[in-house]
Amino acid sequence: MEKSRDREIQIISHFDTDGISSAVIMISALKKLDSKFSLKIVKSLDENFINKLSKNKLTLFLDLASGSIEHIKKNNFSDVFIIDHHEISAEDIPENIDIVNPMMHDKQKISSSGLTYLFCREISEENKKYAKLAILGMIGDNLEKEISKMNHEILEDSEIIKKRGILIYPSTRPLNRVLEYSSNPYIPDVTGNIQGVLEMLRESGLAPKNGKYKSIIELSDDETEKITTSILLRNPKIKSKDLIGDLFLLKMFNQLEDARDLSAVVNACSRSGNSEIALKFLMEVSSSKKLAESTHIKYRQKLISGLKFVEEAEKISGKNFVIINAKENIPDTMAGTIASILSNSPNYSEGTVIVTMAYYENRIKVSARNAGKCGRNVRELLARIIQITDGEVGGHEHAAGCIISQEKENEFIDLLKKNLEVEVVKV
Ligand SMILES: [Mn+2]
Repeated sequence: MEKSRDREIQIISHFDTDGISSAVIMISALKKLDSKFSLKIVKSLDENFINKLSKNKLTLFLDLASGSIEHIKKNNFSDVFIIDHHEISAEDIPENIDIVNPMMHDKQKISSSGLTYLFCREISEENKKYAKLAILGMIGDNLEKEISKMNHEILEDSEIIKKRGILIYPSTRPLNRVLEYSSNPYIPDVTGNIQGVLEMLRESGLAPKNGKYKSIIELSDDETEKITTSILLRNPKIKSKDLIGDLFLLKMFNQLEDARDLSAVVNACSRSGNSEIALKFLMEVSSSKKLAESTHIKYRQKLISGLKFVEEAEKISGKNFVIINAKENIPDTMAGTIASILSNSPNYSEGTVIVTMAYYENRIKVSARNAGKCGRNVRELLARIIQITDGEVGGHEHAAGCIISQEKENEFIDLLKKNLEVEVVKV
């Protein structure tokens, strides 16, 4: 902070819930110090973007940049500060770069917003009121299953309510709507199917009161159990330990909200290219609330219709694999999400490789997943093919993606099929 006195700070943050929560905590703290700053929210950090940044300002990266140290090194930045929790790519870190990252010492699982919060709490006790955003970032990054020591401390600073319940969000809204839009978990004959929703609720013994169904947080233990059973019957692949867990409730715009839902709103805004709405939403700027929520609804509807399209689409399938070439029928930003949802659907047995393809500009976004998180290494599989077709690959063993040019569409599918048809013998 000494370094920041009277200097303009340029902040670059990631566009997901954790990144945007980090940004809101930081800029709120800086505003109180009367610091001059600018903020850019990005989907990813590429070399070109780093090269174009101003070099004289104090540069602060949030929730990214640990993997881009080499690119940062090449530019002569006067001062760089990184608050992040991703793997660090460089061995030696030059003097002009300061890094706050648990990967450098105890590898504690904490979100970037948690780190940003702890940093800002050091500046002023007043910043304690942003603890809820640090927890929101933690949930956005799926770190709530095992709450680390640091996160536990942050949770205590916050006024968040923790409650056991069914992990379908928003847990604060009437169940009929919530079930209709449930994509995670995906419930066959219920997701996207109002009749199916009502049937399931009836079967679970739930009736509307004054025309309104209860929300998940209002259910009795008995009702929770009945609904859980109905869901598991429809999708036996869901594990009950993944269906019941801790719900985190926090106040936003003076209303109690489900953290997972807030995170979904932020991600929907960002993925549809509106991260500035997401930012204002988490800053609780009242004009942004409606806009953020309608963006989320549109995104969810698109996702549900994308899922329906994919369910009915013609598929290329073989033993242990299915390829769905959705072409221009699903947005490229949803190809990965849809593949993930399918990988949890009861229609595919464990170890099935699911590949979705969606057009964008003159390219194709390819996403590959393993049903049940077991089976072949899909990253390796895609990497092998794009050696021939050209393209870029990313991801890991059970969830990977690549981008290829549309000219290579048929060649890619042929190669993919050939590779998938070869049995993998495990030694
Ligand atoms: Mn993060």
